[in-house]
Amino acid sequence: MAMPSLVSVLRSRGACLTAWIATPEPLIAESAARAGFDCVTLDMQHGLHDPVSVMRGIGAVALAGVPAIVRIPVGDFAMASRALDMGASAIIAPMINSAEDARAFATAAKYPPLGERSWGPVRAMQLSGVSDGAAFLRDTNAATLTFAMIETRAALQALDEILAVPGIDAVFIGPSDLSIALSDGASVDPMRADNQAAAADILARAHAAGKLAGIFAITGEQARHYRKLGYDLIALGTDGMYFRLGATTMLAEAKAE
Ligand code: 3PY
Ligand code: MG
Repeated sequence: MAMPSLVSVLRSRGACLTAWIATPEPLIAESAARAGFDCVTLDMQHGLHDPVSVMRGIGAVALAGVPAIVRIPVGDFAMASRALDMGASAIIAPMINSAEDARAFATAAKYPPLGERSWGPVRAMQLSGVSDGAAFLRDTNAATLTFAMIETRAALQALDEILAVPGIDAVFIGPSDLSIALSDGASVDPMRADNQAAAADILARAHAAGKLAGIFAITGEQARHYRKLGYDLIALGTDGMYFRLGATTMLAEAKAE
């Protein structure tokens, strides 16, 4: 089965809910894909994924019929190209703080004229069921999405320039880091009022610029709130949370009198 692209899933379903997988094991990513998430993100920044587990994880997710997203480590734009070659449908790049950062990201992730991505998408072509290189080259810049993470004061100040960079398709808010930045290190609280106001402003400016917007939610309730606000991509919790919540819920049921 050919893997659908995130672009096509967004087009058919509207907002997408992505699983967020830190454990470098393809079975975990595949289980999340089969649990009903619209897409699955493999996290190389704070998660434990490395290039080999990303390669295996993308395959497992794709073969379950779900698009895979990769969050790369800070500044590792070479990994953006590699993850796309491995079949990632979108890349989330953390800590994009300037137009220069955004251009470096787009350069690695997009073929000319938008960037300078180098040719070699053997696995991506296999997974997307495209055997004609010319067709892949023609379609892939539009079919693979770049999310620039906005999570610092510098990024907020440079937001309009970041949004104006050709080849940047979307922003993705890191609400924990943003709350740490806005409180000058005093707290990590995504739901604090100033943080939510900043997030709403980022969402509105991204949409006004014709770009998509995503955000990370720690609970289902937060994710529903963000869905109603109009975010395009909402990350819901992490694999560690899914496991803990499932286990504690089942144990409480088992021990109930
Ligand atoms: C943040 O909230 O800072 C994130 O990066 C979400 O993963
Ligand atoms: Mg962050």
